[in-house]
Amino acid sequence: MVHISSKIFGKIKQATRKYLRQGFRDNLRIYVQGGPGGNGYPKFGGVGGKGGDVIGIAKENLTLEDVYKSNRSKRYIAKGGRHSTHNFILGPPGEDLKFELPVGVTLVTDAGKNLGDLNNPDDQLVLAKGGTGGHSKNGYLGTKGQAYPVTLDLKLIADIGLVGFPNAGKSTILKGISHAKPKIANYPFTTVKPNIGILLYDDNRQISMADLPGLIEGAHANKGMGHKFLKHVERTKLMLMVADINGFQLGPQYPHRSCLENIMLLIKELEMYNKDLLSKPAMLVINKMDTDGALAKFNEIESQLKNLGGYFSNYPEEQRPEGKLKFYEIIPISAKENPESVKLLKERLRKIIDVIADEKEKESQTDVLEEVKSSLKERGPVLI
Ligand SMILES: Nc1nc2c(ncn2[C@@H]2O[C@H](COP(=O)(O)OP(=O)(O)O)[C@@H](O)[C@H]2O)c(=O)[nH]1
Ligand SMILES: [Mg+2]
Repeated sequence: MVHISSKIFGKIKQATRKYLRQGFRDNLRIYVQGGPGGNGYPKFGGVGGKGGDVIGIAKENLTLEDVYKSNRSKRYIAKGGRHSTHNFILGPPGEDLKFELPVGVTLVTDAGKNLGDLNNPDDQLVLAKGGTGGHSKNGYLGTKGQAYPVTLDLKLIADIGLVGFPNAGKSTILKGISHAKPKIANYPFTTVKPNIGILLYDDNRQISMADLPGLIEGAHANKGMGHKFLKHVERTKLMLMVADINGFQLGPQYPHRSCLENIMLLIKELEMYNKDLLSKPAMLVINKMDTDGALAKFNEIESQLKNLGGYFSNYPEEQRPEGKLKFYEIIPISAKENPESVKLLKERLRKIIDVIADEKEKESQTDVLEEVKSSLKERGPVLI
């Protein structure tokens, strides 16, 4: 069932921190350690094997949550090189540790060193080099591999991503709400060129908003721009869902969908692609409130949203999302006819983005504390 809690123009409820704990992950801190080099063999001038490297490989349609789930210890340690022996004068090298990371991550060590980006599928990056083997010039002692914590950050396309079926008014909203076009537009990891605007506030705060076109019914199954679109929704802090109060019809051969059906279908599309998307912060905008009978329709939708259980019981299963998406707020606007409503939307967005930032801040503080504690417990105070 979809849980939609909101008051129109009401106060933003303090966000629960649950979504940050369990939900969508846009960064992950891991520990990497290259293997140590093997020792040399002084008697025969034998050289120890090189330690294995830790190597990240970019893969499409992978999330940081997948990475976390595949190795909950978050430790990536490559094998050491073998010592030189009288049988193996050249010690065999340690095996590299290779693992997959999402396209669009950037990797930075705690010391602030940027290890690089993974922008395209199959890109590879050495995160920690293995140590060199022992030989005559280093006293036949293999050296340790590089070792440090690394933060994986999913590069953002924008703070806010506009999500909606065609014709809902996304482009009109973006145009009406944003003041400037940033010069960035260089997102090597995207194949869709997002249209981005900057929301400028009186205190010079800037928030970026992207119109990611191409979401249609069936997108999760790669209809339309499908995955290309949906994977970019991941790279925003807030989903701004836009629905036309009059509903939507893709074409004459498609059924007409009411506004509420639209909302459900949008949620369903997100869920079918990746259910973690439902734990992203979201807000709902009902657009075209200037059109005939819009207010009556809006009131009806409002009561239906309050009584979703009843509405869902006669709702076809294939259109019914299983998960819950919590909207911070539902805002009726007219992007085209009512600049005041757009201005209000802009203010509400600012508030929400600030709330999200606060939550992240608190979360990252506890995260670090917990990690330090567990690292001390696990491996003694040496590594971090
Ligand atoms: N009546 C009315 N029309 C609107 C409003 N916002 C957008 N439109 C119209 O709806 C159509 C689709 O808008 P657009 O921004 O291109 O939608 P997008 O496909 O979601 O980007 C255009 O003809 C807009 O002029 C609105 O608030 N009221
Ligand atoms: Mg558009």
